[in-house]
Amino acid sequence: MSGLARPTVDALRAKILHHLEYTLAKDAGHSSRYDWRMATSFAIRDEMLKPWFAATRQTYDTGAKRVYYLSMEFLIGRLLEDAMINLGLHETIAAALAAEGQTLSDIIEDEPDAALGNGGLGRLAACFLESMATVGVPAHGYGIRYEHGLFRQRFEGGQQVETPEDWLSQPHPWEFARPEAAYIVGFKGHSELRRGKSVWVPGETVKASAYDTPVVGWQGKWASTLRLWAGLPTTQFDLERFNNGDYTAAAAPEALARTLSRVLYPDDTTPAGKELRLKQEYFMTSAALQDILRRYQSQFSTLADLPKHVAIQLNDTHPAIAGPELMRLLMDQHDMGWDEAQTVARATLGYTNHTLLPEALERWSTYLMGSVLPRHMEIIQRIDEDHAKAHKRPPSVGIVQHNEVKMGDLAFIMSHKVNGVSALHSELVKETVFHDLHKLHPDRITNETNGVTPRRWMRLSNPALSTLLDETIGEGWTRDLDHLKTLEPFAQDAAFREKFAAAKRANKVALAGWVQDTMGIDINPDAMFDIQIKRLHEYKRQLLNCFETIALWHNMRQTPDAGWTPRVKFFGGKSAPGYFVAKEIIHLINDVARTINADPVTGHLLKVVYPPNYNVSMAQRLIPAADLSEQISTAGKEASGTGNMKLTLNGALTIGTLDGANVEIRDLVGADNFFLFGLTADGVEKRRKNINHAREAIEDSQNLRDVLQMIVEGRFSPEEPDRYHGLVDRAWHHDHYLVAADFDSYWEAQRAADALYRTPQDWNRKAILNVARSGFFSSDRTIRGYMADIWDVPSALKD
Ligand code: NBG
Repeated sequence: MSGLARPTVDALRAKILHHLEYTLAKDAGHSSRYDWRMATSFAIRDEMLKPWFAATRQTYDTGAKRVYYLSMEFLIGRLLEDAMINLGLHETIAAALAAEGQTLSDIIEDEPDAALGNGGLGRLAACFLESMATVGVPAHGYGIRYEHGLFRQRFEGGQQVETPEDWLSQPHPWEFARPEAAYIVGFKGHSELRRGKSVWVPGETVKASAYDTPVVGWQGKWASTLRLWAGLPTTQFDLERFNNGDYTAAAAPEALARTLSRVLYPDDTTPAGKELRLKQEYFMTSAALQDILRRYQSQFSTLADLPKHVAIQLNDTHPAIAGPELMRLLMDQHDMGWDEAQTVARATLGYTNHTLLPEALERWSTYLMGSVLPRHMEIIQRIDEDHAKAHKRPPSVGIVQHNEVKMGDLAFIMSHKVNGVSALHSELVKETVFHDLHKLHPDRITNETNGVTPRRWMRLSNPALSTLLDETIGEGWTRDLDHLKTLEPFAQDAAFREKFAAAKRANKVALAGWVQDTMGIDINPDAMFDIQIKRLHEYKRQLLNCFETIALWHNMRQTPDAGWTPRVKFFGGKSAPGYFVAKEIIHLINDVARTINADPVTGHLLKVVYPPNYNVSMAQRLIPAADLSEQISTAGKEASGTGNMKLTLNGALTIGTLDGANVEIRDLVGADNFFLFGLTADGVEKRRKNINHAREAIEDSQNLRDVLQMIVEGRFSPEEPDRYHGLVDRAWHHDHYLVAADFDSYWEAQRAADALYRTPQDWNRKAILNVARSGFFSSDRTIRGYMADIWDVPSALKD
């Protein structure tokens, strides 16, 4: 496939007007911003079809091996600008719209942010789809078309309040309904023997119906497909009941089926919501596997050859039921024998682990699994018995234990490769969760360090820096991020440093304007912008940052003329609705912000900004304006992090622990260009053995004692002085994430950052080196790793 012929301004303008008139039935003179956005999206979508069709055709014609990425989350965000940029149409569209008196940026802002994910795991899946489309992998992403994505966050009196997200309340212009691609998915019932064969007789059924969204890669050379499933009833509408006036009963089957694709499970760490969540996971996985087998059989005849032509990747354990489900389909519907089905399934499946947190490792009670998926429960038990027979297992190994099905062990045993998402995490996976399984299968665990797409996370979100890079080293970096290496000598060039600083400053001015407009807070663009954006979780330690903010304020008040570096502390992130402690931390940060922002003594030195409803679009706004990137999790807890990579790429310096991909970031950018602090993963384990670790650390730190004292006195909550007594008590006695133990070291690293910031040429030199040395963190590199180590798939593109 070759690149695209790009349409002219006039041609695109005519396309937009055509869609306005014939697709939306609107007159240009009476069209709203929404109408213009829809018409523009349809015009761009038309341009996506050429590469999409061509990629599909080439894949069929060559019989190329296909990759299927199964994920409960795809945090895709807005699509219009992304598509325009990848198709090279940004300027053309801007001009076409200007000719109609429309402003492109307003139209871009009108698009809802599709939040079909919680955080890093879902955003990674979205970056992967784009990278597969850029690198040239014949790929489908499979997920659920949630009617309500991740909840919207508001603050009321500083507390998080959740409201439903409704991205589908308007038509979604990027998707194509595919009612012809529909599959029946069963639940419950029982399994019975018929002529020596097990047959599942489900007690409930729903229909999974497909919606496809094309994803084009850089310069439109290839495209992948995101196929999302919606739940529909399998029974026809009950007219008799309706006519008898029983409207609720008549609508019941539809309501039940739609429940499956109604809401994204709003938590990325704890398994709850139990039955519905298990049903959602099975719904997506079963529909995807039926679709994969149907497509395979339309092209190839021997199912035994499946792994030669198909690679299926499981994004965490959420789709881990794929092992038994693929075996069930092969055996019960396609007459394959047990051993062969198991061999074929294992050779086809790969599993990515994204967390070591014990509360996030999925387990289902055998009772629930047996009642929702009785046939699968049988299969799981036999897989487990086979594994026990084939290997001398220690007693701790086993998929089914203590009346629970351990989905991680199931995914491990049913996959030919298991990968972690950063070098450190993959080693910890071997040493901890899969310690025993790793001993039995020493070649199975591998590492694929995460990455991010430079198209969205640089070219789209940071045009100022992108243009400067184009002018300085050419635009090759967009496709080959390693090309950033050629920027390195410019770190020594004073004239370049000036331009680099000017680009950063322009981004900060833009962010300051937005903060003023949306929150009414006045911030100084020459202050250091210090940014922590991610889900709210104790292990990510927003609390540590909050404590340091209080200590800094306290010190500034005591000696306002001591030459402090002015700072703006940004926080962004949502807490799971039922996560009490995280919500308390949000409340505290907002109370602290309210107090500090009202202080006339420190007003020119310190501000705290926590914009509500952090999402992909907000990340695109904040990241290009960051000076300092907060990556301060308790070592050993953050599997990788990907925000850390985005911030580095955009020229922020990191203050961080040796956790997740921070380790690799620091190795690559150089220890001198990174503010390291805190205990190592080993150190954390050792320190925890001392049950008095928190008390001792607090007693040794005047700063931290002052902070806790101020909070306890109600300094930030005068209307309710004891509001945070529980939180302070936990800091003294139940500090599981070692906030106290790391506090002083964090404080020191922050002061080193302050000092460096006061010497702009040094700061900028280091920031430039961070950009120049972050080419490794492209998701294109990650995808190439999966292709070589796990999928055995070559690129379909020639160059
Ligand atoms: C998250 C990790 C992050 C990691 C992303 C993507 C889950 C279960 N895990 O550290 O916490 O960057 O996955 O791999 O959401």
